[in-house]
Amino acid sequence: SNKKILVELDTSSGVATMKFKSPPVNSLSLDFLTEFCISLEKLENDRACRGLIITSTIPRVFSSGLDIMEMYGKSTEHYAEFWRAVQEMWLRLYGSNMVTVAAINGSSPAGGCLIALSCDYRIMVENPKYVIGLNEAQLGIVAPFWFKDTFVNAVGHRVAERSLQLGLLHSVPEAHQIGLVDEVVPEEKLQDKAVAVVAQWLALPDHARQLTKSMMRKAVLDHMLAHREEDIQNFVNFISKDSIQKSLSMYMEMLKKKKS
Ligand code: CO8
Repeated sequence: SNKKILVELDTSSGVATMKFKSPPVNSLSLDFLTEFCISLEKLENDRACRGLIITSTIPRVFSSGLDIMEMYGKSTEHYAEFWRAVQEMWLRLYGSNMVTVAAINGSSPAGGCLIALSCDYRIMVENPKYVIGLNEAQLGIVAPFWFKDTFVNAVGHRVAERSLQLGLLHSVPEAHQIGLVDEVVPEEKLQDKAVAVVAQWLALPDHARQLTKSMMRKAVLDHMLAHREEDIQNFVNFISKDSIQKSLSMYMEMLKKKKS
């Protein structure tokens, strides 16, 4: 099949696993985001599913973040549709009633990091090549306020401020040290660890855990919902600027050159 995300539900444990499978680097295109949202909605509405593990089938990469090609040389209508899909993904994942664990088995810049930050718990594979962070500033763009809020909720204001201003991509030990990831494991232990963590969180009464999660996240979710249309307009105006288009084009060139 040409699916970009594999979904498997273990009915005995009530835990689903989503595996990103969109070569070369699981970038978040409009098609990817649409499929992601539909899969999330299905699982959310499935009473047999109470937990979700998110991981990648692509070696070395969890997700490379938003697909830069969706933000380059397109119409304003396209930018608006794309941004609404990014918002939708975050609203569903950050607001999910399921226990969500990111099993991060590769690099996870920008939008990839946002997916991880939107889960309840982050486990990353120890590998000197992997990096994670909100590196938007390095691309000459600015992380939206709700990316920032999600980051602050995970690591605190000071750590988030420094990391965002510098557009840092953190090594795995560094990400662990600042609390961006909760736990670091060797590759072969990742799956078992993720299953164990979901089981631990699912051992609590669902209603108490869900209401607590909502209490912790509601202000940030409500704030985005209240400014959703404005946020789309901001994105469209910002991304349409010649100077921003130029920054993105230079960044894409840099990505390609780095290879040769
Ligand atoms: N979008 C589109 N194409 C991408 C992306 C991406 N995000 N990332 C990589 N690619 C492409 C590369 O250009 C390359 O293409 P080609 O084969 O044609 O040269 C191909 O994918 C493979 O990439 P690499 O060779 O670099 O693969 P590696 O395995 O060496 O590295 C990495 C993988 C680490 C993921 C690396 O590709 C990387 O660092 N990518 C850039 C990631 C990044 O900076 N993403 C930020 C996207 S912006 C975002 O998510 C939030 C924006 C918020 C918007 C706010 C505006 C207001």
